[in-house]
Amino acid sequence: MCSHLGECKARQQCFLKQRKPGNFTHPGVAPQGALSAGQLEGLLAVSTSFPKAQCWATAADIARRCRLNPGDVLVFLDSHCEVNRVWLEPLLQAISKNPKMVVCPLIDVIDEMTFEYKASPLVRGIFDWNLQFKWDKVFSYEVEGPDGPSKPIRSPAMAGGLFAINRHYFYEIGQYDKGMNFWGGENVEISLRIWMCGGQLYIIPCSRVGHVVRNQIKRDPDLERAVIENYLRVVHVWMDEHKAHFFNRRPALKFKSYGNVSERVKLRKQLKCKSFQWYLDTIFPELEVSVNFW
Ligand SMILES: [Mn+2]
Repeated sequence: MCSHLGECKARQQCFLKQRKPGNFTHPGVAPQGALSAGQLEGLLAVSTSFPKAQCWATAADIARRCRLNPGDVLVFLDSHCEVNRVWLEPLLQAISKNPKMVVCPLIDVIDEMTFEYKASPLVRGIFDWNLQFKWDKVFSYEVEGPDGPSKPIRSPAMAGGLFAINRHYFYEIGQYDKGMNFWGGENVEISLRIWMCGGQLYIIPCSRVGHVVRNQIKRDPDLERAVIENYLRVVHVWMDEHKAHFFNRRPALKFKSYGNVSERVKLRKQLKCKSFQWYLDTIFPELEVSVNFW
């Protein structure tokens, strides 16, 4: 924990220095993540599958190994992440097999005070009728079979901020809704769009990325206003008649403005996306069942 900015910066510098290639304290053991400080190509440096050889590869090298061209895949990571070993390969492998597959690493927890790294259990991403994202248990059939708990987990929604997607596919399905601001709701929007418009969304348990979780987020009225508008854009573009379930819980939002969504409605038509009812029937039936409880 650091009490002021100078101390934070010093601690961060120290943290990065320890993890720089060439500065390994234990020979033969690669650190969990690394920043290369300009020694390696691009911003991204990752440990390869051969930690004993202390071999470091650029993201471009790994892309080639996974039969992808450098630049074919976009990886979004929040700024407060630390990648674990061999985190990128499983994501790229899934996308190289199916370019319409959008994949998330399993997000481990980094304590905001101590930076301690804690492994997360297998989870999938869901949301409730208030569009609040949450983690949910994985069904037993998801972890059965010869692949066991290494099998990709079908996820109704993503947490946002940590995922990999084929770049061409990202543009094809309409990137992000440019009418949204700050953060909140954009993760549900892109999740619905992926599933309803012919894509797939999976969590890849073999890929682990640590993420600093802030326990207390300072209240910000601008952010709160933006989140509500973002939610309304999701509801009005994607939820069809089921938007009633949202407004039953938030009646005050029924007549609130949410900007112009005509471009997004047009996009949904162009992509010939399926209905929200299809999404409920096929991808996330637990939401409809919960209609009177959440
Ligand atoms: Mn974050």
